[in-house]
Amino acid sequence: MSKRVTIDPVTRIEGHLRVDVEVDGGRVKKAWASGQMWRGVENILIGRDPRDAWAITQRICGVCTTVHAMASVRAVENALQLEIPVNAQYIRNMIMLAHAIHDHIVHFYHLSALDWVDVVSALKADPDKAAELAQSLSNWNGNSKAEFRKVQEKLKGFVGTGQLGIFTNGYWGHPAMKLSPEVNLLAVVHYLQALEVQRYANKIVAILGSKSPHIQNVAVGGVANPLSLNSQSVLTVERLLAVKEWMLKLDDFVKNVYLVDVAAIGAFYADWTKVGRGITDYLCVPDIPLDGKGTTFALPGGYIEGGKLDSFKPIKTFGDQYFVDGVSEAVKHSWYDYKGGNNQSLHPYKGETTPNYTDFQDDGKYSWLKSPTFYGKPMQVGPLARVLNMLAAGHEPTKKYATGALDLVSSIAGTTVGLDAMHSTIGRHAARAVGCAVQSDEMIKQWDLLVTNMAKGDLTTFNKPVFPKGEQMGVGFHEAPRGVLSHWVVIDSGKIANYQCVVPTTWNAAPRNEKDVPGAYEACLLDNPVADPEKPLEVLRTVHSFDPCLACAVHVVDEEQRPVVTVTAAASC
Ligand code: NFE
Ligand code: MG
Repeated sequence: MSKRVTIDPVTRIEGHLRVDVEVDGGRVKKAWASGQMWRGVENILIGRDPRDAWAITQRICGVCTTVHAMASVRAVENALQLEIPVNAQYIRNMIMLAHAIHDHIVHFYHLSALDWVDVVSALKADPDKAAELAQSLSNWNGNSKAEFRKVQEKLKGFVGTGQLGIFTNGYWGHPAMKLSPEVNLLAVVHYLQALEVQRYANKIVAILGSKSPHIQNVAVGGVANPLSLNSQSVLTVERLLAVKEWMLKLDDFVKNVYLVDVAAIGAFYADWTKVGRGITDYLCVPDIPLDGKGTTFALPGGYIEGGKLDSFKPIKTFGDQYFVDGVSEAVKHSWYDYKGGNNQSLHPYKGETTPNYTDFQDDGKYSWLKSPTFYGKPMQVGPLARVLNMLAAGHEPTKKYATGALDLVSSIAGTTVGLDAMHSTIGRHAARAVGCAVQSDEMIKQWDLLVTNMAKGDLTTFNKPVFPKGEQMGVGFHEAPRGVLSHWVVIDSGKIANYQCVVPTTWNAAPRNEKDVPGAYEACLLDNPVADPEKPLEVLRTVHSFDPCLACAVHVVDEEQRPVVTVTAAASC
């Protein structure tokens, strides 16, 4: 007999996500992903000055704080066909990359590792053996025996008081937890070190962006950072040297800890390469523009159909027509109505945001998320889509880190693990780490490009926008940490006439579309194992592998309906 499990809210994410699954014979047979909040930011923008949109849309989310600012200014610049100074691109690029690296480190260690790592088991570890294991994998200077003993003592302190502190309410001792006590301790040591290291990324964002979270330095036309080679009151070489030092510290952690841990933990959970495949149509946009117009990019983007790299179709420039023509959103299963009827899918320039809340209807409306499609098909977006597209585009750094990670996984697992293993729950973590190493290299390159250009005497950071009479339309896209983000603006004589955000988590956590085809979470959950419906850890593993952000996706909270089992899936935050 099938059993309905409702996880509401899913925790260790941003925003309010409800996931329902029907479990039969220990496997998921049907799944629903539901966004449980709505704020209507798109409607708030109507009638406003397009130069203010970035500051407002950035408040969509407290996690991916920079990304909406960037997508927004890009949308308005695209509408005006406004070129920006190359220094502004470099500064924006460094902010986006530092933010992405922060996001990935925090996602792996603090938001999802505890689905795989049993903190309580780490108490039983031999700390010296655990440190030796860590040293055999990497020469990171935080892998000493003294450090491992210290962390284990600290853990014992928590447990000795009968309280697990930040580790309360995890599924400790769950049968799906497979790591040895030593590997568990290794992961806990790095969990705590990651809390320290992530600050460097935020410092970079704060210095270049004037504030974090929610940067203050962007403007339609460039950035508001005055550059100088000698003044102390602006972004000077001294500050930039401090930024470079933090970049190198992050780089050390990403390459020698994060990438290694993901490969090691992935190897121990090799059976999870067969879970969570779901949608294998992958979309990603190019990013890290190298010129003022956005015609050349450091990181390529495109579309891959059915997981086949040779089907790759590139997305080449800002405003790329192939991308622009492909995107639309449906509301048949979402709590909105379209004037022309709910069986259609609307292009974002014609998008409508008219709420119509019902209750949670399994076969009707059940989410505040719309259902985006690319040429009529739901997509998977995010780190896996990014890495596969970059591989398909022949991006050498991606090839280097992906090959290195798969070789390490293969040597620890004692069997050859190939690229096909990436289409999975654990593969999404591996792809995130591989992409993060690529981003770290690129961030340092962007620093060099800025400093070299400043040395040539070019200190320009802003081109003033001019708003003509009449209507202009523009799209701004950005490859945000969770995937393809696009903002679509219609401007009428200097005022916003329509504004739509089509966001990474909207792509991935979408409800069924106008043709009743499930979104990526729903598809990837099918056939997931569930050993104990009262503790659906395995469902969380797959959902967390996407790093949900519902605040972004729906830009009101309702009570859950008719659950057989309701589980508050906790641990940490
Ligand atoms: Ni709020 Fe976000 C990212 C955006 S949503 S975290 O990355 O845009 O998926
Ligand atoms: Mg939207």
